Amino acid sequence: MLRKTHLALAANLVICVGTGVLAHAEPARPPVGPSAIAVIKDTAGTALGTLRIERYDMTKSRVTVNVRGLAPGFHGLHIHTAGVCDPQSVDATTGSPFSSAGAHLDPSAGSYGMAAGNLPSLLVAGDGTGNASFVTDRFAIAQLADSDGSAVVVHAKADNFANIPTRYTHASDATGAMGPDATTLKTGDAGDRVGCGVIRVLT
Ligand SMILES: [Cu+2]
Repeated sequence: MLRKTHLALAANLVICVGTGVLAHAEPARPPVGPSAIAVIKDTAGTALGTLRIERYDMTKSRVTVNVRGLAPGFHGLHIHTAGVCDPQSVDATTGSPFSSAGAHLDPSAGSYGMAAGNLPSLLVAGDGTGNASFVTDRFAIAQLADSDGSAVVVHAKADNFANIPTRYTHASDATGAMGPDATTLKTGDAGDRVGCGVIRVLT
């Protein structure tokens, strides 16, 4: 009897998996409300790919990124506060282009790792293509269309999200500060901005 029960449970599990019942379900209704798009370009003006943002449900947005022609590996991916992608605009401190896109979107002015504009790092495959899709509730699409707009930026290096474990903590510096330095806290050490796209919100 016990074996029969186990067999029945196993059969049900197979059926559930086979029909996708156990898989996470997407919202039943199609996305409604504003969406947003951007064409991501390098400093030469060559299109690297696109960003799309759509309403996922009442509180979340789905972000989809498709690029090609980038160096393989992880790349920091962020939404920055200004919708200006000028490759001639160079950051005086870091020498990075696209300084015109401003800082990371961070309406709540929280810690770096929690900034709304910090997106999961983009993994670029050996053939230079990167494709990512994820859901975030850290900003509303309408927030991207403020007076100075917003931009998506792809960085040269991986993003550490200012996550420096305490075992790497350095001695206090001249200001008495310990832990991640100002550059890490500001940038996540993601390096130069190699791609930028002005985000256009569609209503
Ligand atoms: Cu960035």
